[in-house]
Amino acid sequence: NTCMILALDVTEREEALKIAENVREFVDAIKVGYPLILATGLDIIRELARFAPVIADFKVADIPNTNRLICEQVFKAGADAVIVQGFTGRDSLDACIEVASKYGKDVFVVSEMSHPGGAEFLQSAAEAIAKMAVEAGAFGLVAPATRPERVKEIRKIIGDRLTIISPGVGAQGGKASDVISAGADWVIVGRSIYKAESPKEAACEIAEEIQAELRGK
Ligand code: BMP
Repeated sequence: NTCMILALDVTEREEALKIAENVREFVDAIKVGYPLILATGLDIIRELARFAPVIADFKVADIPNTNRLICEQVFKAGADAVIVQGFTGRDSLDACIEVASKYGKDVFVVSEMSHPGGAEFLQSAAEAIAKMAVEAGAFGLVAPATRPERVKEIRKIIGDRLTIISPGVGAQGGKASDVISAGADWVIVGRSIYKAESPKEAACEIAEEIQAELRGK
């Protein structure tokens, strides 16, 4: 367990595959979203799945029926998990979890976002979203590495019932070891790895920082 997920927001197929292959030993999963999938097509999910489990970050946020239709496509395409928004409510989340369960796959729920605007509206709902995610039987939450104190708070609410994956490390100012120590299970890292001169060395450095933090615990 490397406690790290690669956010692969590049828009060229070859580049995506090359980076995934280079850093695979340092990451436990690859998160793909609109930038890569809109640019290269849904097949990229199966291609990347050769290197690591793929988390499809579509931030699904619609009515239950549409969520169901979206999740069907995501899992048919070979994703191991989907990321959905929590603010759309319990029925919308239930629809995603129902489809994921049918495929034996996982749902991560965004409780609060890592950018400054994430504190404007969404943060006030984060605790309630976290509780809902537990009750609905989600696999995990997405919580901000830019605000480790919030991850700590969310961890108190969910105990060990959900996994926390945490974006905002590096480019957005968060520090991997800080958010792991605050209670995140995995950090999600994008630009600090895929824009580095050597993605492999960058991934290795963050992995070492995390392992040092875990040893110190
Ligand atoms: P980067 O390390 O380059 O900042 O990338 C972070 C990744 O996590 C991006 O794919 C972004 O869309 C995603 N993300 C985020 O940064 N904050 C959130 O609250 C939720 C996200 O999914």
